[in-house]
Amino acid sequence: MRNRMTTGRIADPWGARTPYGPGEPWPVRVDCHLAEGLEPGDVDFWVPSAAVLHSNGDGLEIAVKDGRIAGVRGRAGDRVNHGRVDPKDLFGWQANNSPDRLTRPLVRENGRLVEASWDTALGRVTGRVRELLDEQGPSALAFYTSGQLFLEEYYTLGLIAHGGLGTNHVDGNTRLCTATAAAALKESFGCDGQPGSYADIDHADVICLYGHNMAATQTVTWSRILDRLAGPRPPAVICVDPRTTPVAEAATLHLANRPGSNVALMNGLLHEIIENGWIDQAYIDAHTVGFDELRRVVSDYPLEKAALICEVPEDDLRRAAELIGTAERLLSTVLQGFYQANQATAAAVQVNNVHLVRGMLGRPGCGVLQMNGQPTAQNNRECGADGDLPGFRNWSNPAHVADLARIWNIDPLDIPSYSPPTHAMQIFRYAEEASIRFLYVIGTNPAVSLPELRRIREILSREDLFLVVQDLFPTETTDLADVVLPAAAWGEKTGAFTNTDRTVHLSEQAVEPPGVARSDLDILVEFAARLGLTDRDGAPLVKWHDPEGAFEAWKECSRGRPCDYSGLTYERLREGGVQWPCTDERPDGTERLYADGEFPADPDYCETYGRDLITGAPFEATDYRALNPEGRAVIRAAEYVAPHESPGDDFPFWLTTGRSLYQFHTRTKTGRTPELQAAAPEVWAELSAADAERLGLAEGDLVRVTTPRGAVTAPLRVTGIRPGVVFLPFHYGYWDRDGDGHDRAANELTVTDWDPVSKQPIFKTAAARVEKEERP
Ligand SMILES: Nc1nc2c(c(=O)[nH]1)N[C@H]1C(S)=C(S)[C@@H](COP(=O)(O)OP(=O)(O)OC[C@H]3O[C@@H](n4cnc5c(=O)[nH]c(N)nc54)[C@H](O)[C@@H]3O)O[C@H]1N2
Ligand SMILES: Nc1nc2c(c(=O)[nH]1)N[C@H]1C(S)=C(S)[C@@H](COP(=O)(O)OP(=O)(O)OC[C@H]3O[C@@H](n4cnc5c(=O)[nH]c(N)nc54)[C@H](O)[C@@H]3O)O[C@H]1N2
Ligand SMILES: [Mo]
Repeated sequence: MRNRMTTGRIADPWGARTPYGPGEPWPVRVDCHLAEGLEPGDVDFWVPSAAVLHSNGDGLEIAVKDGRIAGVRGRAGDRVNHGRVDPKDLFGWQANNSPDRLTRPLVRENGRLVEASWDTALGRVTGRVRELLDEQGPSALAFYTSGQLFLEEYYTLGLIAHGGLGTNHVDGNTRLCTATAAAALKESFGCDGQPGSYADIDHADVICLYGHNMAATQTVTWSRILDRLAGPRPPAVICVDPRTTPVAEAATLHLANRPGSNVALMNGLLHEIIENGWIDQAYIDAHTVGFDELRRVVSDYPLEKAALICEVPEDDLRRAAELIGTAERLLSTVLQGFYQANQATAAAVQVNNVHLVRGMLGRPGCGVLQMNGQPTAQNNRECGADGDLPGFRNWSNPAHVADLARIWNIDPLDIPSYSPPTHAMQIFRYAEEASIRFLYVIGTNPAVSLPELRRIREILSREDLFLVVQDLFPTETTDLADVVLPAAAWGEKTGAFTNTDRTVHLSEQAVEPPGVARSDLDILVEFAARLGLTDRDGAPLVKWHDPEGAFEAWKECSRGRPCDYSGLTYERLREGGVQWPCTDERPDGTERLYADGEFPADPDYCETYGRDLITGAPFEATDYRALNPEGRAVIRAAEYVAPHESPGDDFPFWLTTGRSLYQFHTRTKTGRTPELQAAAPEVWAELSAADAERLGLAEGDLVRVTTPRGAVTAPLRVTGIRPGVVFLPFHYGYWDRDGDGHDRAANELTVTDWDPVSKQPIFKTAAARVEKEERP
């Protein structure tokens, strides 16, 4: 079963086709991979969990043999994957058993990190927190977290940081990842929350992927699309991406637009859709506000003009508009090619607008998936360790803050809501200016993943910044820490998490963590206890000690909010994934939101009063009430604005960055997995054949890619990428490379700039030069 099925999955990541037709159930195919020599019958026991190397939420079971993780297999009955497992998850569990896991706390002594007890390490951390609270107050303290912890951990951290310490400086790497998904959903529907369902793939007749290389980044969901394409009456697929990705290759229509031109493209499509009357006027009238403004703005984007800005053939745009405009069941997915590019939120909102003007929401096949990337990014947004308030409450609404204070049994004034929460890029700016002097980093590796790494290294190395890093492995970031705390990994701890289509899974502990490593939840609970954080009655602020206790507390916090978990229990989740909202009235969860055209956008209920899409300036409650008194969906329009940094004489190329199918981010897990590391061992640079020829370059030549911030040296791949664009994967930092040169990580090159609305950094556009480099 094992090797027969899985050895081919590096070469064929999507596995064998199981074709199906519209409206039919997606056939089951169970994938499994076990340690060398082990047969399924040899496994001691299987532990239910789900995948954590993307946001798909594929249900799987962890095989345990002699107290160690020894493989995984898909859960046939899981609503998300019907048994399939992504190659990263098939093989990636091996990283848990890696010999260089962090197993003991480390503290910095005379410039070196040395092993210490938990008591010493946590004593230093809380000691510094107390000193800074005395000297400066909570504004000295910041937390930078992840999209890879469990729900229970985020909720606990959100409570500690906002409710206990009273700092506003709390954000996650979700800012780099899905801040725009959240922002776009809030702008259009009044609140975060994914309208659609993965099952929309089973019904759609047109599927659009906007800046989303799903074939590489959500391989199981892509298999579902491939199976539709192989079956009767397949959907038309439209791919919007400057690279010829496997999605582009499979697509009916590929729009290889110029990087950073997404808003012009969307405005052109909307113009054509409205012009041809491919709209549902009754839906617009009954359920939305703002349509006239959209019509006015996009009237300035006839296809000819949009084609000119995007540098795509006008006829291709016309064909795309017709496919989208005449679709009966339209599914759209959006990801980093929109979220990390120029005008991120404005572009993502236009995708929502397509669905609103066509009345295509809440029915089978009619979904928007403003995708997540990390496995638990959704939970950070829900639980409030990322600049959102728990339960999608509205920072600017005093009644929401008071409600949260009631649940936490603290004074509303103890929750800092005097200004918007500090976004990650601003947290690093404050650390650079030394007003933030304590930074607690959990489950992220900013020394590789943030833009402009030379600057980030300088900030993280500052003498006046006390840096705590909690991770599984030594990383480029732990190298710079004052205290390193060893965490238990997936499989070594229990917790729930929620995928892109709102499916909640429970992942249970299968084995013990290595050495004295502890779960993030345990560490946070002790952190709070050592600080003596209390509620208004003097009782401990954090009232739970284990994951299930935290989950039960979170259920109460979510009750009555759009992300309502009150009907869920660990017991129920053991049976399989359930989509929120899940309440007593809806015990089986909710497959699609907004089926009735009702939105969580009422001024008293919504998560935000919205922002100006061009400047990012927040609207006041009174503005919002005037615009949208009845709480309908909001159609927001935006003009196209060119990226701040564009190619010119010295830097004639567009630099864009992204992912390999085989590696996950900074490779702390996949780089320690033999099959995956071997499949994508080194950085590379992609150029079109035309550009390679012009520069006298051939496949495999070393090239030097330079931007105003640094240079990266990489072997060349000549691909179908559009001319004028150079692509680098961002996975390759320095932890597994000898020497101290900084010329491999894509983020040496990227720019310190962000979307004005979501504050998501721009990783997809910069101006670069490409030159031949002599081999040493
Ligand atoms: N294998 C693998 N899978 C992953 C991850 C991983 O690291 N490895 N990470 C997970 C996470 S956290 C995330 S966020 C997702 C990300 O998943 P994706 O967003 O699918 O991945 P990216 O490669 O970052 O970017 C997608 C595409 O955007 C295109 N693009 C670049 N600039 C533009 C532009 O201006 N306009 C348009 N329309 N497209 C553009 C790029 O060419 C690229 O193919 O993947 C998740 N899944
Ligand atoms: N140039 C460029 N840069 C990018 C992007 C891009 O497309 N281009 N994409 C951005 C995006 S979308 C993302 S999501 C970020 C990702 O950037 P990072 O978050 O920095 O990437 P990871 O390598 O996933 O880092 C997660 C860290 O958490 C650790 N970890 C994993 N599980 C746990 C746990 O349970 N507990 C603890 N304490 N630690 C854990 C891992 O070992 C790892 O060190 O990168 C961003 N940066
Ligand atoms: Mo991400």
